[in-house]
Amino acid sequence: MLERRQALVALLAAGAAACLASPRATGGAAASGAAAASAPPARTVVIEGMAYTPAALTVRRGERITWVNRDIVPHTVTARDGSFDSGSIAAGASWSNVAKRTGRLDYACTFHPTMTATLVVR
Ligand SMILES: [Cu+2]
Repeated sequence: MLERRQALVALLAAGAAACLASPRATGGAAASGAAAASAPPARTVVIEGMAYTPAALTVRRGERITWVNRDIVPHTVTARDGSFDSGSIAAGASWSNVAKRTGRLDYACTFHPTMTATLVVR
């Protein structure tokens, strides 16, 4: 009985940790949204062929942007000014972030510094 309870507690803790570790509250939707790849959400940057597409994206403050990694290697989405950093986005995974401040934000991949792009928040 005690064993079972401990297993449950461990399971709950793991779930909570996963939620905390993942800023992509819509991650589940994005992951299962692979089927919706034909019609990606408007605010999506695709990472493919070692590049961000589109390389320049303009959004409004408060909008959520999702980066989808379609490459077979991990990438990051890291703002030059440090205002956001996805950490490693595994192949096939995605990461999203809400644009909090207006202005121009240049970002790059920390693994591949030649991968650069710009986000403009209005
Ligand atoms: Cu990269």
